[in-house]
Amino acid sequence: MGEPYYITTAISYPNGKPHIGHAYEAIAADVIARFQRLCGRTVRFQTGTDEHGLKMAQKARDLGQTPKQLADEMSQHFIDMCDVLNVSYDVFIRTTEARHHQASQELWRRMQANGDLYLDRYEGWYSVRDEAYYDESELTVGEGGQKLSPQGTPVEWTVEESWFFRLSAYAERLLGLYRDNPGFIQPESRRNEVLRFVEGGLRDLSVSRTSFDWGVKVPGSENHVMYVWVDALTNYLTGLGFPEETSTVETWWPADLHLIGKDIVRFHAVYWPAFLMSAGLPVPRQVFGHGFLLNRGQKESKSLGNVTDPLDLADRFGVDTLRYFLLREVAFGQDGSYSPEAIVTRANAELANSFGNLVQRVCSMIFKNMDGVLHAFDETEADRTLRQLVSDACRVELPREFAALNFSAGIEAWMRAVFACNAYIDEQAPWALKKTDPARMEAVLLTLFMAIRDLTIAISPVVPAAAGKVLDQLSIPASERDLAALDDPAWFARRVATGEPLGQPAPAFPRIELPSEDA
Ligand code: ME8
Repeated sequence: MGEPYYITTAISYPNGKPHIGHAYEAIAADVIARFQRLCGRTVRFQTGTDEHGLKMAQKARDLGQTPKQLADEMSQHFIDMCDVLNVSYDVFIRTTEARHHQASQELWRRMQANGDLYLDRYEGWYSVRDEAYYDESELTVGEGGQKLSPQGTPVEWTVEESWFFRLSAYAERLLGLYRDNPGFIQPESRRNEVLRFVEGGLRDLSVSRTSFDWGVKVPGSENHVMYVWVDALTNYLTGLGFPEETSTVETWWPADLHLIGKDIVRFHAVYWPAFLMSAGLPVPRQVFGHGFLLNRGQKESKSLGNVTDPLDLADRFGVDTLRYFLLREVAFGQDGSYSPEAIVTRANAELANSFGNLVQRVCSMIFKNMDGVLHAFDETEADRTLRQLVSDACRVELPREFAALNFSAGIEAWMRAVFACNAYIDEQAPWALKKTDPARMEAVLLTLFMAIRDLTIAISPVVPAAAGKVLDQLSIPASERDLAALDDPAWFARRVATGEPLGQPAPAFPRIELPSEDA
């Protein structure tokens, strides 16, 4: 078994159907999970839904449903979204599951045993939408004098009895954590925000509510439910079978990466490690706050009427196209924008015209002129140069960038290698060699065959279905579709010895048209 790698997404609020931001996060996490598998790691990938809290309770009431009914119906849409988008999660957690209540209560008991929980009265500016209290100094004033949170949501003065977590006692330890592990919060901009926040001093955190009961009950204090973020963050442990399944927890915890959006970095990089320290558990290795996805530069909202169903995008443009676009177009960690034109332009230029066309041309020529059968050949300097360039892109550059979560830079390196293959095929003109020097034509095609195999394996985490189709067509065995296979110089000779021909060529990256409603 390869070294374990545990990655999680945020768990989404199922108070509506998934939006493009949910799809973006799930896809990015899936690319990371698939990339780590490609590197030989044994991956555990967890996602799910965050079903408690006031926001869920209120939405259900508006719809005349119970919160559980709403959660049951909506969480299924999140499961379906993952399935449609080819998101290879291992565990889908729902926070209404009994095992999650048990895990959250155990974490609570451990924090309590450590002396970090006490009962007091809470008063403050509370945003129902953010499920968070804010300092007076953080507020702005909106229309009609309405006070607003930094996220622009309305806040109200609220008073209740509450359990408190002694967050103030953890400021120094947290600063030590950030100092000793500069990679703990990424990207850098998010890390700086958190540093400034914690350096400003931490107040104790209200961690229970008595005003409603849709949540996990506080052990020994049955009229309190846990603040939804305490239970939500615990999901990362629940999925491992915490607290009973100690060997599973030991194998996978601490998580290698919590992938989340930029708006919830504070919860993951301040509260969560403090809870874990209090409970005597190791903290995650990294929290990465990705940017927000905007629709033509604008936030999607019902009032603007620009809300996009991610499954509709996948249906119109193709799952792999959407995945490729999102990872290629957006510098990971920054906000990004999408539009149907941008998706079509990018996919056609890079996937269809540059890579898809190369694969199609080379496979058809090998199929037509060589009956799809491979053989040993003499390499020229030009062949070696191309193979070296492709190999560097696929074995070194793309993996280096992907490991650092710089997807667009990794794909760019890959694309440069695709361009080099296209320049090579134009220069060598195998179609012209057919009559003049058939042996040389075959060498050119076989060089390209080798390059395409490397390029397809390297890009497979981004476009898994299309890559699988190409690798099937090239008759590359399933056991040789990882980065280790790219390091094995004997593979081609072994393949030749099998006599296995190429499969029937079929386009894996078709050109797409802009649907008429978007033109
Ligand atoms: O925050 N672009 O749930 P959520 C990119 N339940 N990402 C976006 C986005 C956008 N436009 N909008 C939201 C919650 N996200 C909590 C998490 S974790 C213990 C609890 C991201 O459904 C957002 O940043 O509001 C978050 O990472 C994820 O989608 C779920 O958001």
